[in-house]
Amino acid sequence: MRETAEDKENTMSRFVKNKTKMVFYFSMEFLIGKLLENYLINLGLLDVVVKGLSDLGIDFYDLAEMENDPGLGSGGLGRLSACFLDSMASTGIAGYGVGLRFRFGLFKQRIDNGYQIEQPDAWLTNEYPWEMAKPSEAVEVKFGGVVDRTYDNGKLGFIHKGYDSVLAVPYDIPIVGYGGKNITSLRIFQALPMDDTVDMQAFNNGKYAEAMAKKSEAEAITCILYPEDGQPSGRVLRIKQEYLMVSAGIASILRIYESIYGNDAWADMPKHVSIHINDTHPAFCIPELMRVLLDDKGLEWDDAWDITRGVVSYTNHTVLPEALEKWPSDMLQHVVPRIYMIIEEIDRRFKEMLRNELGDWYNNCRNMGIIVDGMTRMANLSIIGSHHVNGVAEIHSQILKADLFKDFYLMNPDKFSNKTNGISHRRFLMQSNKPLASLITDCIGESWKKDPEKLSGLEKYANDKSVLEKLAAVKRESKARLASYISKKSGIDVDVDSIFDIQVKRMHAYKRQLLNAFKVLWLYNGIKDGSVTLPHPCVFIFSGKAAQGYHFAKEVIKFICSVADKVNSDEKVSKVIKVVFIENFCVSVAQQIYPAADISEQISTAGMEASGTGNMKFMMNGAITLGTLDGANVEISRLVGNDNCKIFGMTAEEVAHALRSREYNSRQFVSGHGTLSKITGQLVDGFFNSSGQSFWGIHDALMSRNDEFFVLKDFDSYVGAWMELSNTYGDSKVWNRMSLINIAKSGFFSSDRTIAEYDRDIWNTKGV
Ligand code: 26W
Repeated sequence: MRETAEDKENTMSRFVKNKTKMVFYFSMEFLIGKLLENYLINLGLLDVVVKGLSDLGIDFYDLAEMENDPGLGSGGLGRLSACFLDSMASTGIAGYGVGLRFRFGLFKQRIDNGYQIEQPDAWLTNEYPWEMAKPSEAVEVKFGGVVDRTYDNGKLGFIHKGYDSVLAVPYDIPIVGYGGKNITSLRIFQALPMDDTVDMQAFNNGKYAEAMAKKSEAEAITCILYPEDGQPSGRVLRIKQEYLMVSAGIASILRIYESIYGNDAWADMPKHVSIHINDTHPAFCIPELMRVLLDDKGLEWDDAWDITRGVVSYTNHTVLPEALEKWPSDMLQHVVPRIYMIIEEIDRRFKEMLRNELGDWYNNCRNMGIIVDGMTRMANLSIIGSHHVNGVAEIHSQILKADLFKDFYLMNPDKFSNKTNGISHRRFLMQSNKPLASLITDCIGESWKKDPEKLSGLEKYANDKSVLEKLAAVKRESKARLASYISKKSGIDVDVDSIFDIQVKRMHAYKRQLLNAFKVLWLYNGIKDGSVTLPHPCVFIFSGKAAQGYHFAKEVIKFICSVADKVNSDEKVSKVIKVVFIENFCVSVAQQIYPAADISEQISTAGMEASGTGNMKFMMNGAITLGTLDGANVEISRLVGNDNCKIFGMTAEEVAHALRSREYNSRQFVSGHGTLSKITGQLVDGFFNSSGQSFWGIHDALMSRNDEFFVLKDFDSYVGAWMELSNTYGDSKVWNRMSLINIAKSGFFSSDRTIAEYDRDIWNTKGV
């Protein structure tokens, strides 16, 4: 650890000496996974350590298993930021992560009688070995109070008074790049009270909670990720989290910047620094950088604005309206008054510019305002205050341009681009699927590890019987490993020779785990009454967490588990199919799952999944995608071709049309459909009584709320596609060839490629 710390300092000194442009990647989430093995692989020390420990009678993997997997994120966005840190360090970009040190990670999920139980994830209880506190670099962050105007020699100034201060203490976690040459870091901030005192008077009057109130209030800021924002107090807390991360992060950046370039080189900042905001949670970076440049460094508005826009770039990760952040303006004014003042001024100038250029902005471009109807729209602030905006897969970037951010795009087309997501092939192939990694190396040598596009060299083995057989053996080994994990965790025995059909991701209506579960219920009905015979046994594996307050998603978990009970306890059916719900999906569980998949379920309603990254992890491990034309499935299917994946269902255009035209009527659709009538009936007719439940919530979503996610509408197409794919499995030569081609084409999805594109088009760390 000490050596790593020294190397980290050395890497930073080298960047400083060479005046390398630095990228600061701000994200509310970082799902870094366990680090010990990752460090050793990247330092080239894994074999030595495994051997050395084994000589001492210690199994390295038992040891590694004990490490905590920090749940500092909720899903795709968080794992993406971790893959990006890995790729930046590995490809020599001076990239540093900035986030929050939540006391509790995302809850641990237990499934009890089919219900999700949330348990706190106290990942810091026994200390976290990889972090280093930097108390000497802690900074003050100010909330509340009022802002007074001052005039000094005719120059307008602002004084922030009567505020409450919180201390943001940084902790650094080293990020070791592959080959060990670059060691950067993830800096996460924890909120503490400014001074660790209690209100003695209140305490001595027995008012203990009141006496400690300041401390608890400060510590609450970094207590949990995404506190519920249904209540105003929850929204205030979310705003405080976002501002603390940004204000402390920018203070760290300016400290480094001034130490290298002095305190009057602000105009050069865009040449030396990039601040990237991962979705809108860090969007306060824009007004905060403005604040510091205006109030602390004394710059004029126009200069500060050019610098800010030259430094900040923004990635959007979702088009779902409910996930687009908007804060009540009066609340912002109350919690971060000076920041709100600056947002107001950015908005005023922007609207004025629109009015001058486009006439009446209010009629034409209401969509584009930052402050509209008393709400502050963080996406619009992010677009206006940055030099570059990108989506995360082709179809998603297209939707941003044609729909969500259309007016911004038309005004400034060059500002928008696509950067299709990627994943770390080091973690999700080299680390989590070692047998496959060695087979690949045996075939094409080591070069793919540094240059993953070289995986394409595998294609020449597409008809090589011996390689295909070895590939099948490797898959079987991973399936056996997962089967033993499943047996240990849930007591269910699954047949390693059955098809492993897997859907793992956050539970969400648009991701349509329900569609998958309906397919299983259809199989159950069909196998029982003899109308369906399967050429090959199959196990359906699900895993994923539902947000704590998301009742529909929780009902779907219960539904999957109830279908599982029916299937697994039926003597006839369970010989052919099995269903498993694996608890507590997280990075380390995910690493065991991806290598074992035959079929990768990527079945979101088209137009709704921005990219998906699980789809790439499955593909890289040789699974065949069964998916809609959504997110990065579009790129996957184009790369592998329709012979090597299975696409089904409505297109994004068809979905948009159906939503607009209101031509689709789910009740009518079901009434003419025997299979779906039966399945939707079973939700509520007592069929699941043995598991103590009817599924009225699901039934209502489909029948009374017109099946917004087109589960019923896509059912036939989905089941047909699944049947075709599972039939193909019987022809092992064809199947293994498909699997090999998926691996061979997966190099494109390495996050090294994604990061190279961000650098080339957005950050320009190597100069233009
Ligand atoms: C609670 C507020 C909130 C809103 C949105 C929290 C988190 C979000 C994220 C933007 C949601 C998210 O994780 N999006 C996912 O980002 C991945 C990485 O780009 C994509 O692959 C997924 O398709 C997208 O759903």
